[in-house]
Amino acid sequence: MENENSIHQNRTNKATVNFDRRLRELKAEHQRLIQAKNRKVEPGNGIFSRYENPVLTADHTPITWRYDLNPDTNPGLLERLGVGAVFNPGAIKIGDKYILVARVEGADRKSFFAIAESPNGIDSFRFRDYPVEIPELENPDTNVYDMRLTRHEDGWIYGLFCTERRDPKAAAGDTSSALAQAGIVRTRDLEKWERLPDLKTASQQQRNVVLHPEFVNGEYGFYTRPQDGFIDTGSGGGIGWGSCKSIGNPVLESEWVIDPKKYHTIKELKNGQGPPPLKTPEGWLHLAHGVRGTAAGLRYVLYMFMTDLKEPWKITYRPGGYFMAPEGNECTGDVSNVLFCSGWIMDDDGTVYMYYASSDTRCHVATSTIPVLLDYVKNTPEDGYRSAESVRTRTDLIKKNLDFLNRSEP
Ligand code: M1P
Repeated sequence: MENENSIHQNRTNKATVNFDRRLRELKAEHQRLIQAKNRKVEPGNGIFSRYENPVLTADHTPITWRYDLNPDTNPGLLERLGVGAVFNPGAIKIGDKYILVARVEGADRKSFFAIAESPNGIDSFRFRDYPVEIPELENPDTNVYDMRLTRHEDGWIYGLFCTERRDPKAAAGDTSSALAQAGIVRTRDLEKWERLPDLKTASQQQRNVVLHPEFVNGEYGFYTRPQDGFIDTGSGGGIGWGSCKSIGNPVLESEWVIDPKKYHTIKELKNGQGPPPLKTPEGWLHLAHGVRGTAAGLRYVLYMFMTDLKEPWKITYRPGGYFMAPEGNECTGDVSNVLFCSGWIMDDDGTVYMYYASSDTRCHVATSTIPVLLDYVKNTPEDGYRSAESVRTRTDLIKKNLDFLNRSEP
């Protein structure tokens, strides 16, 4: 008996030592990740700079979210509630803090929102202790994701997100059909969130709905993405615009497409507004994503355009092609070949921090400035929609370059 007791004691001691060691390692690795410095990847393309490390990944989530840290109930220190991905964040600067409201996806495939803050916008993002609790409506959301944050001139910070529920018309055996709509919350401090009714439009489904930061003719303006199906947009699929008088009763009586999907472009299949547009002296600067089908599946890239300051549904500049496409490690993940951006921050000095996600897995930052982005948007040739036009545009450039070089050479 005495022998059995001492064997048990030995085992318990060994387990405790292992538990303690594992916990120390987990904590150290987490700290290392959060404290890692981020560096620009030089020389870049002159339009924006990428950075070496992602700013948020699943491993950035606190270990208190994933592990039961009590050795009595989790002696092997198993990761009980895994997190698979952190992506598609909304972004806002409050005081001197760069804040992301990220989409965190658990191993159970449910997404939720969580806030991470950084003192400099490019590294040291740290999650707050608890995820955000979004109040539910009478018809509860099955899944919520992709929050766009808008600091509105009415004084509130709004979060518009996709709320997904099972399609009530789905046949009994159909466990995939879903309906996507735009959920709306608002807050003053990113702590208390008030849920408003979901946006109502004539479209069966909506995703990528974004609130415009200013009143337009006294109304709340929305960028929308009407779609017939959950993935396939059918007759919808472009970026739409609509407005309503009351945010407490958000019903768009009319909605029209301002930036349609188009054959043989980077937005052949569908597109969607990214973050709320940035106000510049020359117009509203927009970042959006365009999607096309390939043999390897859908490919999501980012593109830009500009709209009129007074009539934000009127496109004034339309640079052709993509602004940013998946590169290197960005190309693979949960849903490969995807770049998606739903949050950016413009600093007072004109620096722009673009928080994009790659392959529905991790968040990155790219930086640029307002003057450079305006130059890009205004001076990049439009898509000519035919190979011959693309050759003409490129030939013009080559000719000008060769003439210039010949003139400047002695
Ligand atoms: O998987 C890529 C993206 O797919 C959807 O975006 P969209 O409606 O434009 O096709 C969203 O689910 C988005 O979260 C995701 O990143």
